[in-house]
Amino acid sequence: MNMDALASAFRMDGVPVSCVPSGNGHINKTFTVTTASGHRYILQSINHYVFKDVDALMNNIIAVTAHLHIKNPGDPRRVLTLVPTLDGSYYTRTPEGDYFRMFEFVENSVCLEQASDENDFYQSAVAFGEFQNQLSDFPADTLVETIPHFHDTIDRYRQFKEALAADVKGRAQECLPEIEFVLAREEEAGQMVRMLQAGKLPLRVTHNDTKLNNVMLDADSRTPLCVIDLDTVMPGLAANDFGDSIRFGASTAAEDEIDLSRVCFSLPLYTAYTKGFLSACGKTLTRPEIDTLPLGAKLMTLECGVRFLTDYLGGDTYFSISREKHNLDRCRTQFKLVSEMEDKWDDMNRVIQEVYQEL
Ligand code: GN1
Ligand code: MG
Repeated sequence: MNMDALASAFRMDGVPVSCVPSGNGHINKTFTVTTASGHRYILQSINHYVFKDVDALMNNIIAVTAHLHIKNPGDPRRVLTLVPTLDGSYYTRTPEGDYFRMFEFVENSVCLEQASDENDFYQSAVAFGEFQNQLSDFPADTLVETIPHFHDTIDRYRQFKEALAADVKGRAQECLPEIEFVLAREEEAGQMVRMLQAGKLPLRVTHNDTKLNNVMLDADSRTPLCVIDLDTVMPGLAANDFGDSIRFGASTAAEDEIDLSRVCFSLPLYTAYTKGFLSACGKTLTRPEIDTLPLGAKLMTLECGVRFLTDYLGGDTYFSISREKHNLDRCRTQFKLVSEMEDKWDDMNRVIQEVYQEL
């Protein structure tokens, strides 16, 4: 979007003078816009191949941020704030058919790709735990499922098998160990979905993409400001939100690290996250939800690896890539983490029970 188009689309404080790419998401494109008065904004194009109903998606975000703003009076940085368009809507569509929306920039904040210490990770857990807690009285049935079957591991396996059977790029041969890894875990992959179907786990309003880089911390105090990337806020399982954070943040390396010897599952980071998360929402979770937190970690990591592998087999059409085999590299880190979690399974369960008993 050029400056003129921007200026005539959103209700900004002053004329925009620059718009530069920022952020590291795999799905949407993000930019920082600065106006002549120095006011900063986040501009984002919404990937409408992934999010098919942009209207419904934006309505979810409007409703959820309104709810959170009521619960967080005072510092406006505590909740994402949408910037309206000149005609009073919350997104705009360019003549080329691209969708854009704008948020207030969260000033004096940091967004981490990796936890620099246990405290940063603990604080991100508090942020996601509070998010869970503050939305516990939000009417979940008013939210639209922005991506149906998003964390439906059974359906993820179905998609994987479809991509494997089609093998459109002839890549299956080079990932036989990974394929075997996936197939060997099919039965347990569906465990939580079946518990949900049997009514043993409750549906909650969840974030569904609880990566460390989806939390903003205050740059000075390193305490939580707000949770971002609200596109997948929809009904889901609390253990999946816990688990996706562990998948990304309790790893000692980046999600796309090539040297697998550097990718380890860190029990200290896992413990720090558990303490932060349960301090914020442990009392509102049911016993089966608490007991399935380690399973959430393992299954979210397995699912993400399966998704990366599916996309690799399908020709990299979903996740943005910046090098050849990027999705295969990502898949391999996830499976390394799953294996390590399997080795440390008893410890993972023990930590949950110990932290829970101390609440
Ligand atoms: C995607 O766009 P980003 O990077 O925040 C993906 C998540 C994955 C994640 C893996 C809508 O999130 O589900 O866990 O990549 N988001 C969507 O890094 O598919
Ligand atoms: Mg994100």
